[in-house]
Amino acid sequence: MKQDGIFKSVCPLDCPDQCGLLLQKVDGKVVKVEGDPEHPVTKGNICNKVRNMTERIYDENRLRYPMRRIEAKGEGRFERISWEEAIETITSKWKKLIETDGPESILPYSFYGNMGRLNAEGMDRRFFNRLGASQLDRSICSSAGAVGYQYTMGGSFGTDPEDTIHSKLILFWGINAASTNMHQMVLAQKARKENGAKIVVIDVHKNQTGRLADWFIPILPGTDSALALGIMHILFAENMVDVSFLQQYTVGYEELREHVIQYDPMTVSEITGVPVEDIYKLARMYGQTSPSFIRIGNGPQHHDNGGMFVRTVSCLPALTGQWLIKGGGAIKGNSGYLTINSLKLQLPRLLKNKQTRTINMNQLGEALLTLDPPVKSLFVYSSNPAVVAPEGQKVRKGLEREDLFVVAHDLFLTETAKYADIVLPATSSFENMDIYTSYWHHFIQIQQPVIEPYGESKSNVDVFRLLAKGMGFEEAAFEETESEMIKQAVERAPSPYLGEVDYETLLEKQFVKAKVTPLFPGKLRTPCGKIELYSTRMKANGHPPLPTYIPIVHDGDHPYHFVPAPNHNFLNSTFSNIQKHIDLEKEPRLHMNRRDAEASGIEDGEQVRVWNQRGECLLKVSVGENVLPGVVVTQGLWADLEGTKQQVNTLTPDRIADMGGGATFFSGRVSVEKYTATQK
Ligand SMILES: Nc1nc2c(c(=O)[nH]1)N[C@H]1C(S)=C(S)[C@@H](COP(=O)(O)OP(=O)(O)OC[C@H]3O[C@@H](n4cnc5c(=O)[nH]c(N)nc54)[C@H](O)[C@@H]3O)O[C@H]1N2
Ligand SMILES: Nc1nc2c(c(=O)[nH]1)N[C@H]1C(S)=C(S)[C@@H](COP(=O)(O)OP(=O)(O)OC[C@H]3O[C@@H](n4cnc5c(=O)[nH]c(N)nc54)[C@H](O)[C@@H]3O)O[C@H]1N2
Ligand code: SF4
Ligand SMILES: [Mo]
Repeated sequence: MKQDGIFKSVCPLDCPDQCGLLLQKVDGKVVKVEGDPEHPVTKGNICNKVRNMTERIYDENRLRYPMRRIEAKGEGRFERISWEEAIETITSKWKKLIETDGPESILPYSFYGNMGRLNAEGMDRRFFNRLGASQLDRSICSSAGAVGYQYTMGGSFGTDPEDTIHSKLILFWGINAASTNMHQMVLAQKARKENGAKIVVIDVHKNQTGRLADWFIPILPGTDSALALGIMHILFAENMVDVSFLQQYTVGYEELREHVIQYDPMTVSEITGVPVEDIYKLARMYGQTSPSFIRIGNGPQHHDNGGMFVRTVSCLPALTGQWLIKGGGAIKGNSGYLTINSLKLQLPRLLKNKQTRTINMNQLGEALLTLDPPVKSLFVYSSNPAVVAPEGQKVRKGLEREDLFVVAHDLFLTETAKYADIVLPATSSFENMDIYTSYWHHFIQIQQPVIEPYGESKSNVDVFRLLAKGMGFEEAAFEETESEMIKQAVERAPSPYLGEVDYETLLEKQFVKAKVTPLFPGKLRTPCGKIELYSTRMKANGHPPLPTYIPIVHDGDHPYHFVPAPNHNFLNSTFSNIQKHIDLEKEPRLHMNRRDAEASGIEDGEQVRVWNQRGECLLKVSVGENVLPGVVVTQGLWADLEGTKQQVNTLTPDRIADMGGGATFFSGRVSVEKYTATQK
């Protein structure tokens, strides 16, 4: 490994952009992180979070060695131990548990703190499959929408974002792209400048993205399907549909035309809070502009009816035949184009008991507190459930259980790791070899180690290799090197678009674009091979077969709908413990409409208590017109900072969405009252 120089790298964070990076290394340390100008999509621009990445990877609180807990769970007092002792403690505990309670008493809990395929879902999957541990349904992020989109379009296949510079109308629907998909915003601004494109944003909060829009449309939370159906109503009524496209490439358009008669603009306006004239204006704009592109965000699918929303909105481009036009169409996610060989990478065949139970990660608290037979050991890696999972108080109560043996593998002593019996230090992605597949653009990228492991930290791949050895697993799969694993993953990949990608090419080129062909003319992976406006499969699965507005669940009689979304300077809870990023973000605010504030005697900048049947938070209020009356919005998953009480997930429901086992973070209700320090 060279001591100094500039090295190509990839952003490992769970962000659609998956930027190409350049790391400047001096005396063995990364001193600067910049965008790689040669990356064809991200072109040298990166976000502020990652420009300040060195603050995180060299933060004084980064874990350097394994530790054992010495005081009560949650207090965060630990002592140093060796890796040998750590692995021995874990594996001997697990061997005993397997004998007394069976392997399903052990539960892995992970998400995408690092998107690298090998580290996020490679060696770990092999290990837990072989162990026979309970399976985790990783449904916290976008699974409801992914299933909804699949019903309509057959899989995660959408527009090539690079083509969206040709779009003339760009609809950001429930996505805070300026913060969460900045290069889509760059492309949209380019289309606006060079092409006269209009940018329309539909959101419950006029945030960074709404402020950049040509037209911002505020909507009531969880009502977007109704708006999409209202648009369909007008498209059909005013003959703005592309009948030849509908006949050739879709099923069910005649049923849909009849079905949407009920969603007249007046009814839709009452549901959504969008004025009747705006519904007409939006539908006509959509019906008359080509190419038009919809970037479907994660926000509206974090509701009880989130799957149905995505299923519904993804019918729109078909109605106007946009899939045949360069720059037209939609993106919910594009991971389908880059599907690697997970059978080879994850070896599901190692799981002998095909009846092994699956636990939904959105109900971790409930699972830890009530499951029978109980979870007796939890291994958390690449995730911070004490902050990011809903029903946060239940999660922490579950983690506190004295008879629960918890291991946490992370770069930091996170809120979750404070409950662990054993803490293991993780490398940053810059210390590992891995491959990265974007869920937005069409590039696959490689990361080679740029710096030495920090202290005694180890990658996920290394930790699961060690655990396999400690458990006495003899399969050769646990001895494979990273390069062997990459070969397994990309060679004979199920995606036909990855045909020419191999390990050597990745090493040579750093990023390789999948050879994606247009979706149409062509056959989709839906049961009938076409866009399913009517879905027999949905009917069989107990859903209405046609796009339908289903109101969200009644969440209690609190006056405000509560939307706790991500913020600009953190990535979920990552960076929320780094002073630089905290300084950039300042503090979380609760956005409230002026009318509501006046009615409750609350003034801008005052502290309020936000509460419901699940928990409470103390936040400073921002009064204005950024949200509709009856809605409050806050941003960011904040760390447990001293003297604060701002864990928004103590307030969020752990109900499961209509599809994909998805989360319902944004379907909760709260009360808000002025807070004075003397209050209990
Ligand atoms: N800076 C930053 N970037 C990130 C992340 C981060 O935490 N910070 N997280 C990453 C991850 S894991 C993900 S999944 C993506 C998520 O990024 P996005 O796809 O942008 O999703 P969210 O930010 O969850 O929500 C998007 C918007 O939906 C709005 N919203 C909520 N409910 C509704 C509704 O009912 N209707 C409508 N129309 N809008 C609604 C919210 O106000 C928010 O502005 O971002 C990734 N990128
Ligand atoms: N209220 C509310 N809650 C939400 C959301 C919301 O919008 N609102 N968004 C939800 C969404 S979309 C998502 S995706 C989830 C995300 O939830 P998480 O996946 O838990 O995301 P992070 O909070 O970023 O935590 C990732 C952790 O992984 C660690 N890590 C990073 N790299 C590695 C590695 O290589 N190895 C190991 N072992 N650890 C590593 C990081 O240090 C960090 O502590 O949160 C969800 N929670
Ligand atoms: S977080 Fe997203 S925008 Fe920022 S560098 Fe990483 S991939 Fe790029
Ligand atoms: Mo996510």
